[in-house]
Amino acid sequence: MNENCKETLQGKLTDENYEKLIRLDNPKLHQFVADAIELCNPDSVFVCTDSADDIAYIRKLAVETGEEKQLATEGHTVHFDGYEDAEHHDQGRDKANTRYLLPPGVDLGKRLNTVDKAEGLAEIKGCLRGSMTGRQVLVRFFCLGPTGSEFSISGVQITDSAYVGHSEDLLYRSGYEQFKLLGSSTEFFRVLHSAGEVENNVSVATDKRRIYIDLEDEIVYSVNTQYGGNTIGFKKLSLRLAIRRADREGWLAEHMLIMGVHGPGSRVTYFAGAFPSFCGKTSTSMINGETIVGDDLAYLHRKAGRVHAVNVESGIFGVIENVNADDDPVIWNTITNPGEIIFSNILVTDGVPYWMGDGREHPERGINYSGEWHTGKTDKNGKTISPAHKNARYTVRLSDLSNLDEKAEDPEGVPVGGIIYGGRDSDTWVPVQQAFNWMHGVVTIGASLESETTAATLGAMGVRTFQPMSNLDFVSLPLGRYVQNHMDFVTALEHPPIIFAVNYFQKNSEGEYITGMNDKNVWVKWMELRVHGDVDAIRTPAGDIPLYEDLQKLFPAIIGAEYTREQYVEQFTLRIPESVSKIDRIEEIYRTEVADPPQVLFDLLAEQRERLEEAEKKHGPYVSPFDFAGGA
Ligand code: SPV
Ligand code: MN
Repeated sequence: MNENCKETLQGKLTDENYEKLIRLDNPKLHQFVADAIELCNPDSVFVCTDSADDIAYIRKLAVETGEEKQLATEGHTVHFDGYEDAEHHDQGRDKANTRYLLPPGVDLGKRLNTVDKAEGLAEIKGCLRGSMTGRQVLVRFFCLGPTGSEFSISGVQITDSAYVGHSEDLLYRSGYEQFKLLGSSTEFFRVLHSAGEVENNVSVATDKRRIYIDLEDEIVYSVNTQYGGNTIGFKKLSLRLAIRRADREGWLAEHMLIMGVHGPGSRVTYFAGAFPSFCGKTSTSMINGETIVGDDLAYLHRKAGRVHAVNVESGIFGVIENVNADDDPVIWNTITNPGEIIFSNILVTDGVPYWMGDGREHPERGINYSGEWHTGKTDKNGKTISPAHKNARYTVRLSDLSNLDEKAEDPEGVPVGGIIYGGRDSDTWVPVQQAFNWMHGVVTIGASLESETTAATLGAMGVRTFQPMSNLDFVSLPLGRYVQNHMDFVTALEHPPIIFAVNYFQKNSEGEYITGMNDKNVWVKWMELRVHGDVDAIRTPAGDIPLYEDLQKLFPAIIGAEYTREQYVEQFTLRIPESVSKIDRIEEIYRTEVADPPQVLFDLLAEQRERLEEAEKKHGPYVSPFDFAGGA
């Protein structure tokens, strides 16, 4: 270590913390901490090892600083992000201010948000300068993926928020010991976060909220924000770094759940599933009777002729709206019983957390993201303030759930039998369909995914947006290349996963949802059977769909509900005009906004359009599944 670095560290670290840091014999790490101290000027530095005492210290600190408040049930705390009716709205990912630092001569294409590297670094360092004055800063080490796995990546986060440090403890595997194994390797992710100026423990300089990502140096900077999606470095911030690594090394880093679907006998088939935020990803991973490996981030590698996946995380930062005893019994049970849980942006009355769609009667008063709240309270624009925020969340360890899959920590990952893509699509896709083959799935399902915007990000809701692989917000490569990587991924694999599309948000012409909350329990069972070729399907121009006879059996067996021919026809009618318009939109985006899109993408979309137009000539614009007789 050079003398300057040593002096800086010794100036702010107690002997004990200094010892903990230098036990990791890694000059790049030492320099990162020293640079952060020089820039942000914290009063002191706490280095967190994997020891129970260190981890407990951060958990306690989050309450002492006031960033979290204790609730009535043991282990439960609440955290609030910036209030909506104040200027400091900080209740979602800030896409507009999340940018890649672009070195000279690099072009990431129009769909990615970038800023010139020198300019961006100067700006964000300006925001971070002195931002930790008077505070203690935390240094935490994590292992992204199971420990001892060749899939996993090490990361270090520096943050002045104990809430962020505590959340990460629930969400990631502790990685101090793993870091020791790195020796002096430079291969790890670095994240530097400061909440910036705070009042009542919320970030107030949100006009200067910036999240800048340096892809070359694998560093993320985040400032003037507390919302988890902007600050918890190993969630989406590192996903962007991982996508670059995956590109270099020939694997995939995805916005995907991983789950075990339990088939006939004791068969378990693993699925990875990509859904944009707020579109049913967590609730799919938590389907009653199945087992969860992860709900948000997956690293996918090729291994022995198959695709294998690991969960990057070991906890859930989940949307709490509509979590209730009937629809989500497992999660309900965990978050309403004693245990280490952080609630965010919910309503608290007498120490009890409430949220929208929890199935309980709500009190008229309490504390929520707007401060003291009462029924009918309005914001400065006269808009009624809901009891809890739409993007209110819970943070919990997976090991505290009763449905954790037994392979969740397997260093080899789980073999993936199927990949599911789903978006919030009111008018085009059927509830479930299977791609003809990998390329057809990558192009017409994954790369063509669209979804209506939600409360997970700041800005208007309900706007249909292009969301390839549900990963657009995090793609850090030119999009054409990212899609090409998917195409190439399974070449030469003996057992490539089967690609499926689902749609939980289909509506009729009156704007009413036409599938039930629990129908997804049936769709996953159908997909499981299809992976093994146990049921037939009907071939339509867009994909292979279930036979009525199979669903008629599965619905009562899985969710105890009857499934009528009328429901089947309504849900599985192929909507040709909508399907063709979708192809038009997708082609236009790839043609005009994506550099070097793979030609095969246009070819496969054109073939699909042709098939749809043929079918329209024969059967008209809306085609009952029964008209596609013959089976697939
Ligand atoms: C999402 O919005 O996709 C989430 C939460 O999973 S976060 O990434 O933390 O914003
Ligand atoms: Mn997510």
